[in-house]
Amino acid sequence: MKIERIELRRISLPYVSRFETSGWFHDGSDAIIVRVDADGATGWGESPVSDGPWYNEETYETAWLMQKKFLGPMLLAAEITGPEDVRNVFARVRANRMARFGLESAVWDLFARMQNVSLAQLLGGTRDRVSVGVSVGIKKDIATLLETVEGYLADGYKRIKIKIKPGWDIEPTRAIRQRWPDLLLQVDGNSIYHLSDADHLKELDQFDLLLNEQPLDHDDIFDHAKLKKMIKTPLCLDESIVSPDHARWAIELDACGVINIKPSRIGGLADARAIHDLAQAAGIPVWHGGMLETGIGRAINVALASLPNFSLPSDISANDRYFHRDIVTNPFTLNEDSTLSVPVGVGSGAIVDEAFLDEVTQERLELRA
Ligand code: OSB
Ligand code: MG
Repeated sequence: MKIERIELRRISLPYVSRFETSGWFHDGSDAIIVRVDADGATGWGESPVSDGPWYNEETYETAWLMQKKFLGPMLLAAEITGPEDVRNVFARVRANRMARFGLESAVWDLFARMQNVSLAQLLGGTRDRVSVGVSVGIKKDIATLLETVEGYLADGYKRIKIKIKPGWDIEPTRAIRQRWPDLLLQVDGNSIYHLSDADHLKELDQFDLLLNEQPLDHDDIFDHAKLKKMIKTPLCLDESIVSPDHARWAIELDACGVINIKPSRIGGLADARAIHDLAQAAGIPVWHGGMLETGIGRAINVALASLPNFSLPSDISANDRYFHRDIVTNPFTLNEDSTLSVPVGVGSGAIVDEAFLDEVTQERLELRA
């Protein structure tokens, strides 16, 4: 089979509130939405890129360029028998994984829709609900943070992650722990710390956290392996795990106790699933992270998170935690047990609101075979 047509759209869709990490902030989504067409069927994917190279090296401009100049033409030229072939189609391209993921995820959705199965089924998912929490950005003061967390708990979320950085780590964590002694709580420093901060990071051990996510450099595995031996809180890698080999290296070096899986960071659902499988074989739990995706990327993430080794709550909150209005007509809502239901319809299950998508599209490009 050949992909006949690819449509790229760079959107601008405001978030309900600013999301701030240790090194940058987001006021809205600048994602690239990808549509692929073949044999009368359509698939949708998303590259959850942003305005700057802060989380990884990519931006909406680099992803657009890669998709337009290299990845799109390569995909249109390829003969494809299934979504797993896309990894090989892009094998010559270094890095640029979010750009690859937008296209690869759209091809998965396309095949699921053509085969009349859900994306979760096609991926081998085993759950009908996935456990989720909320990732809370850095706030101006502790009172605001507590108020924000209280709001999410009132919404029904049973796990909270907070973003931390030097000067905003021990005290905010202590304040939340004092107020909610039994809350499932974890922290994420987004690569702002150094191994020399180990004694400081050790102070977080007193708060009974589920995990400490990616404190050290974005491409580090070596120092994380040292840090892991110095702290009690389970160490989780996010940014550093960009391929199945990176996961294997981290496991063999004993650099983490937990892995955060984001298929966009890894460049494809096929490789994300491979990491899930090899972590499972090594007894390492995984959980599904998030990149503040629109309803299109969110539905894809929920499908992947239905695989069995996703054993900690995901950063996949209901759409209204991110957007007042999303580009899908069937947003996820939170179930009473802090889960999202895995869509049972065909494909990812996302129903795209094409009129609204048109409204938020900043730039559009069509590629044909
Ligand atoms: O490190 O997990 C992260 C958002 C943007 C970039 C990086 C991260 C995040 C989040 C948000 O933590 C998770 C979500 O989508 O809710
Ligand atoms: Mg993270």
